[in-house]
Amino acid sequence: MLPETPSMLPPPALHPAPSLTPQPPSSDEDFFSSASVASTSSSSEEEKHCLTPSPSPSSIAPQIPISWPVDGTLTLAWVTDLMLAFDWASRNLPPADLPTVLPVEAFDRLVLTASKILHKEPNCVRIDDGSGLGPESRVVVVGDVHGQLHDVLFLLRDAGFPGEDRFFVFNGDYVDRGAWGFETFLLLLAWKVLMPRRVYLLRGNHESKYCTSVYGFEKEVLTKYGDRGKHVYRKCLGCFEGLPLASVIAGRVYTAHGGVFRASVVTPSKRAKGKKTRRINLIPDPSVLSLGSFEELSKARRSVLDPPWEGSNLIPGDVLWSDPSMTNGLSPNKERGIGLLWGPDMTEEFLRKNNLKLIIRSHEGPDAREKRSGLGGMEEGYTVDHVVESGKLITLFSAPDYPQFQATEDRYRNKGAYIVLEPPHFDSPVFCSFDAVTPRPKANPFYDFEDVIDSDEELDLASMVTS
Ligand SMILES: [Mn+2]
Repeated sequence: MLPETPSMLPPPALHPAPSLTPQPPSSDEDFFSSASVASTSSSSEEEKHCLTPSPSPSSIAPQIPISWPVDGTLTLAWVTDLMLAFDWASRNLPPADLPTVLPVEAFDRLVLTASKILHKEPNCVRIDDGSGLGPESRVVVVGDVHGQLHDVLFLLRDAGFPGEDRFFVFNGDYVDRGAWGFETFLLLLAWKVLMPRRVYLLRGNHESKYCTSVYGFEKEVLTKYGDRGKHVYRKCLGCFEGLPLASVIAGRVYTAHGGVFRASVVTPSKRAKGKKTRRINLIPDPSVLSLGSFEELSKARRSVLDPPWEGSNLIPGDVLWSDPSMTNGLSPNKERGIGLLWGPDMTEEFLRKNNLKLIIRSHEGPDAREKRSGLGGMEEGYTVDHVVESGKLITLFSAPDYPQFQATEDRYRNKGAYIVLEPPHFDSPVFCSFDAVTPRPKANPFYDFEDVIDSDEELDLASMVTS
């Protein structure tokens, strides 16, 4: 456990944090050196060796506090300084000292600037030649990261930073469970502001009021920002509720945190001619559940603090909470209490109708997969769940050694993974598995992990407020 009073260490301006540039393997100062890239097995031609880390920008000792640029324009140096400062702080400062690294004023500017960009994006962002995708491009897709700052820093270095030819699509669940959800989310917002047409941040089910109140992010922010904590938490929730829900890459790959979604259930009645009544099916009959269209997805009202599980606006909850099943059909996701379960036949129908080749979703870690019969474990950070005529369904999970806090010595020790999509068609995934960065800095959890460890994220509907 973390001591109440940390050992006094000089600030990073005087004592440079570990460098982001590659170090010799013998250097135990290098916080990336302990993370190794797994050489993947050759069971499939899609599994290849991971990319070798590309050269990173020169390391600049982070100056704290971080201040918003005078001209309001972020630079690559500003973003890398932010990453270095967060990493340094996670190792040398108690959580409550984070405002000495990122003051509320700089936080406000960053979250406001990012929110303005993110909230203007459509529900389903399209990454295609219109957005700069070309023959030299790569698209990196990332699954759940859950506040595991050091693993995210490794992933960004390993895949190579976002750039003109390197797109990133993050599939949500930036916060909760891990101890550095705030830093993780803020550094991704910084990348979004720096490269809005190269970095895409989709919403996960944990980017919600309900999940963050149960799984640690709310308490994390209140701990780190003290009497300004409520303000900071509210601003984060405001950013979360406007995040886009899904992406389509190169017209062929659909990505979303949970998965597919149902057709809208609002049915205006035309029987009663002359009457102005509208019949709204509040509780749809499961036997008439059918897959929704992209047009319906585009019209869904996504600005909700918690996606509703009843009523007429069910598409956001489906996209964020659904899980695949090995049983054909579409049914309510009773385990979660929200969203759908969909079978291989629905994957086929969704791909075929929309002329897609691949669904990449996230949302299930090793703990969730332990309880799902017929579906693979998450030891390598990904599973291929459905292989159908038109293509495949993949689950991608990018938090290695998850969850950070576990009640037993017996950890999952799962790898995390990211996917690289390559031209010309961007529809043959290259899987890159990686181990956790060790040792993880010591930290205290911000939630009662012994109590919720077996709850598998199911919604406690009674404690939720419909919004
Ligand atoms: Mn999730």
